[in-house]
Amino acid sequence: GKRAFIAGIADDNGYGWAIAKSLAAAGAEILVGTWVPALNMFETSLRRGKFDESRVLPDGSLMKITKVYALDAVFDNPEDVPEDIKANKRYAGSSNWTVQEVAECVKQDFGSIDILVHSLANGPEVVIAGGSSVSLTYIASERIIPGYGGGMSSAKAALESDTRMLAFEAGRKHKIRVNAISAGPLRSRAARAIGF
Ligand code: ZID
Repeated sequence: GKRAFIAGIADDNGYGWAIAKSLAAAGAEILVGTWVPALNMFETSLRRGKFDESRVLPDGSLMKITKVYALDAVFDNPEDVPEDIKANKRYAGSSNWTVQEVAECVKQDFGSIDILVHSLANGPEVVIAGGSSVSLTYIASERIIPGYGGGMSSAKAALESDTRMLAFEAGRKHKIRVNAISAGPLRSRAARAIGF
């Protein structure tokens, strides 16, 4: 089976969770990257069975998450992390949560992954070598969508531009597919936060 790392799951409402379920239903092993300050809450809810109802797969079994990694995709490596974040007690309880460290930990734990899903709202492009990569974008990158301001439309434009460049570069050099899907509307936390 394939092994997938989905970056950007902290509850069972977003795209990341739904994508994880589809991949699990197709037989993939699921690894998750969860924003550091949300990690405790997510793991506790998982453990207490709060997500059990939405973990049900088409065959009736429950989606299994092999491992949850703490992740803050804002920071590429430990040198990037400012002191106030290091000292923050929501971060101090976890370790190895920068992009590079998570990639190294996944490599140590599992060797490689086949599928990388970027389902972050607010995070820059995350790149781990091997297989294929999908991120979620939105048409506001090229058309005016009222309310999708504050840097979000430009972030999506940058994401799509990076996707094209990476698809070209990584495709040629490493045979890695890099794609972005323009998502439809979903009432996730991120979407509610901007009034969609
Ligand atoms: P979500 O809140 O469920 O997931 C985002 C996750 O990112 C959360 O778990 C955060 O904790 C995590 N996160 C944020 N910052 C960091 C960080 N620094 N490090 C690690 N984790 C972090 O929201 P979602 O499922 O909506 O978002 C997933 C992706 O889908 C994002 O890239 C969205 O931009 C994209 N997307 C979502 C929608 C939507 O409707 N939910 C649309 C398009 C793209 C959209 O807005 N018509 C109107 C609107 C839309 C589509 C059509």
